[in-house]
Amino acid sequence: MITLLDYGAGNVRSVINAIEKLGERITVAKTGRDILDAEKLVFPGVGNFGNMMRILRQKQFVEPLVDYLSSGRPFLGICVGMQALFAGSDEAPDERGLCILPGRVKRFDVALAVPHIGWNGISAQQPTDLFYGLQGDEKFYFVHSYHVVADDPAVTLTTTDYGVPFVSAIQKDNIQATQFHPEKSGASGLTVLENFIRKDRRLAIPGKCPSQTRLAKRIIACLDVRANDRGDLVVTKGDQYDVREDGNVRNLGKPVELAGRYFEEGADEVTFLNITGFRDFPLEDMPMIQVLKETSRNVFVPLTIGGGIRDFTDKNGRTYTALQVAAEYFRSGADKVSIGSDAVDVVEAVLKSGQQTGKSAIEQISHVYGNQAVVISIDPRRVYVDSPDQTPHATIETAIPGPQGQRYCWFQCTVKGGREGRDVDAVTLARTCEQLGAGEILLNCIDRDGTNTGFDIELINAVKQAVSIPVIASSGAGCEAHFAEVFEHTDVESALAAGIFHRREVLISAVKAYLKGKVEIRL
Ligand code: 1PR
Repeated sequence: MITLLDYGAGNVRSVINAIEKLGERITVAKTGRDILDAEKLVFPGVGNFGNMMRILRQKQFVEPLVDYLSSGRPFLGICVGMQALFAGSDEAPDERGLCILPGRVKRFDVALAVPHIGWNGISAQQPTDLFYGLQGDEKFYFVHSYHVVADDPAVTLTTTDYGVPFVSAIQKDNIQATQFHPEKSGASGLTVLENFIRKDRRLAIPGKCPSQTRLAKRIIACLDVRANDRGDLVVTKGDQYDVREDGNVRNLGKPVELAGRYFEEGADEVTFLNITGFRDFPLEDMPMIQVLKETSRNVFVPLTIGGGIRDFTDKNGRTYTALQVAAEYFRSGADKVSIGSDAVDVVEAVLKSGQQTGKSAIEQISHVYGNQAVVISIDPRRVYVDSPDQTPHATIETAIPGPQGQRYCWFQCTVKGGREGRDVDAVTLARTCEQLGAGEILLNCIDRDGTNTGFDIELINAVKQAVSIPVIASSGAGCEAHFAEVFEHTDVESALAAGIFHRREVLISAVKAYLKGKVEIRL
């Protein structure tokens, strides 16, 4: 029996699902006594270090946890659950950690996008039972802005490189912990969890660990979901956001089934966009939450969900905050939430007042769940001008002239699935959202969506150069070569596609086979 320490601030459902999938029973610790009585304890930490330590103290979990750690019984910390073992973190300098191991947690100070999001390798430094059955060249899913700096090198189990080498797993006696998420790392991650559960494996150092690891470019499958005219929840796909064909909503499959297929085919991440979320409030749209719950039972890669994340007052006058909506999504198995229309509203308000209120969905969700949990989905469309002085917006000189031969354009943000254009450009939006606390940009493009003509490289470069958080290129992929092109001509960390995957025109495995040897990918 595994005991899970859940302090209530993130997606622990995935850990529960992964452990149950491996045939083990799991119980959630509700009291300090439950922690003390555990046979094997798993502590997945998510979000902000300070928030985690505060809740652990409020719940009076700190003392039992420290006692458990010195009991000699097996312990597996995950992500912030590993960071908690050290003295403290730059993320919350006033909060004391558990002080089990000497060292601190520091923010990445590298010339790369932060958070470090995606699949990276490990380089094992000592024998362990945790990696039994692995070759050593597998990749695992990371998502964090802070990393452990251990004072005692003997506790380092693995290192990973991201601008600098950092400690990506530790091991000391009964204590094992990983900065990466085994529960989100596909088959390799499940192997790590199984080794922890069984605890009968022999110690070894996997033979094929690289001396230097590399972050893989991610290939993401996106499922636009909505109810069709008969009320069935379907995966649909638009042409430049128009999802109707002969008057009917296109139906390309069932959300849970398709997500499962993409996991099997090697997707590095799966994104669900509830594309009518702007008018149907998600907490009344339970099927979408059900989709997430069912998907996360069998899909062990990160899941993002977007659509309708905003404050909302229902017909009975009851008010829900965006944070509550996000919380429900996280509880149901989401790792990240994606905010579209609401981000445009917030940025407009910030630009107008010159002030951040601290109350926006972006600020509140990132404060509780961490920046890495907040993705901004941008739906821009080109607006052509003859010269940059015709608009106050960030323009580019374009190689794709407008209908009247215009050589400049800006990228207008839209809301409500492209139905309404706003007076803010994608570059300003992305930059402002980063300041507000967003951890990643999902950059769609209405002009390219569903066209199969390739990604809009100009748009992507304009936005990518304006931010220091990771960017997902989206819209327009029509063949394997388009993925190589976007990685060659831009610095994006990942590329997303929908139509070609849904229609099986190109399989995710084929994209990866094509990219192999050209860019770093997870095979
Ligand atoms: O505004 O917070 O409620 O979120 C709504 C979300 O739904 C937004 O993220 C918005 O992008 C999305 N959305 C709304 N309407 C549509 C539509 O298509 N009518 N889909 C829509 C946006 C774009 C991508 C698509 C890529 C790749 N979809 O999801 O998957 O363009 O497609 P391709 O590879 O086939 O070219 P809120």
